[in-house]
Amino acid sequence: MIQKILIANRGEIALRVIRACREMGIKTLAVYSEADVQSLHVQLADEAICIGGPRSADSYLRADRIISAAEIADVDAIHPGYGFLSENAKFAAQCESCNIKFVGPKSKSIQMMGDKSVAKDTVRKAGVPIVPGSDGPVDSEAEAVKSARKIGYPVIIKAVAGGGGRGMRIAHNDVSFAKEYHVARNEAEKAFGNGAVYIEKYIEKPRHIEFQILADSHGKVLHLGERDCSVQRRHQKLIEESPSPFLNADLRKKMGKAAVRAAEAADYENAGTIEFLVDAKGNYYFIEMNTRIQVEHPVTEEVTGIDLIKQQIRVANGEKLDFDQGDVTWTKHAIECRINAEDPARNFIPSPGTISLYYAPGGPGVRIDSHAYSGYAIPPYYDSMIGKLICFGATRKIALQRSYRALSEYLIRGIKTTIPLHKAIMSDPVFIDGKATTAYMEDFMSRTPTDLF
Ligand code: MV4
Repeated sequence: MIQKILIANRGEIALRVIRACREMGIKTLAVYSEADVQSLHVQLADEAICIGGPRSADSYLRADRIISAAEIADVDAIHPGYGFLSENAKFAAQCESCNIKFVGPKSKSIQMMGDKSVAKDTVRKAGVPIVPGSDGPVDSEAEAVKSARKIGYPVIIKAVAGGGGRGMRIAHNDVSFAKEYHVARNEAEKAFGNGAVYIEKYIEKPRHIEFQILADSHGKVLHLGERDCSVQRRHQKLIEESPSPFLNADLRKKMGKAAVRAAEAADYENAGTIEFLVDAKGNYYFIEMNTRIQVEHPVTEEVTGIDLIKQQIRVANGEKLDFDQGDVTWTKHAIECRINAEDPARNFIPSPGTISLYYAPGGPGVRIDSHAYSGYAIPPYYDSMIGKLICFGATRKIALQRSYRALSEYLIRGIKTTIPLHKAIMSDPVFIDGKATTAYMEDFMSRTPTDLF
């Protein structure tokens, strides 16, 4: 039985895991960097151990120090949250070999889905639609050009070790392809230490729709419906919602079944996400699997009433999921706005500093997952997300109205945030109509005066 968990993360997700543990009667150990002494996760955990300097590479990415802390404090399990070591197969394997439960999938599944080319091949064999593309990595320019011509321009070049949009290049003809192919390889080598790339048909203005998966160690794999994450900027999601305003019941059912098949093909266990691109005609294509809990998981929690973090811990403990696919219902609509310490009027430049005043909204249908408080100094070393506002209700319209109302109540002084931007989006006819694709943010910013923010 899991009695004590180390949370190998910081910020709001560390709080989220601590809260789940508290309710389950599980003790918590926080780890923190020298920059996070004043962070709430350190205050709220039962115990806390400092694991190094401010930079992630000196603390939250130090697998050796985290495992040492786990052994010193005698924890049974490590929850990695998202980012940092959450999709590091080697770290998951180290936990496994140290007899510490990794609250996540088996290291083998992380490894398999971490290679985006292997992932595609694996799910394709299970009958899941994938974007037409090269048959695995393309290792020479000659082979790559041949493949690009066969697929037909425009094509997109992606790093095998990439994901989340990092290291992708688009080409419209042979000439630009030759150049972008080498740029992509060099970038991939530098960023991931692996220069391998593959090619896909470029889908223009797709929607990004992902399915939440939950699987236990006894072979039961369920999906908890979708999240539409089309509102993104430079591959950073800004708004996520469920259900997707684009899907009908028929498409949802088909995609949900495909998502379950994809997870089964990865021999998956714990919480994960199957990402699809969906074109204007409703064709859907698997692009990658995220083998972690995601930032936007509360959207699914509010719509289904299922606590994903508690389920992750139960599954890691070897327990069976005590419900079936037919028991999962979607009775509400939820919208999440990411509150970032950034200035939308100045190209989203990070705005670290001290929050002089913090007042969070409340009332019906409002959930805030945040580690911010009045007087908190946001360190410059980590990502700029300081909170998530999740608003929900019986209909999309109510969720939208509630989001606008809650954003209007939210007070954060001393730094710039994305709150005014979200207010503008919640009152934008294109978003209100449910018409946002992945091209939305660029269009919205080009037609919106920045003095609104
Ligand atoms: C694509 C694509 C168009 N065609 N693949 C970006 C994130 C990564 N997971 C995959 N991404 C894309 N892959 C093909 N074949 C367009 C994107 C893409 C995108 C996808 C989801 C959300 C926002 C996006 C913004 C730009 C490009």
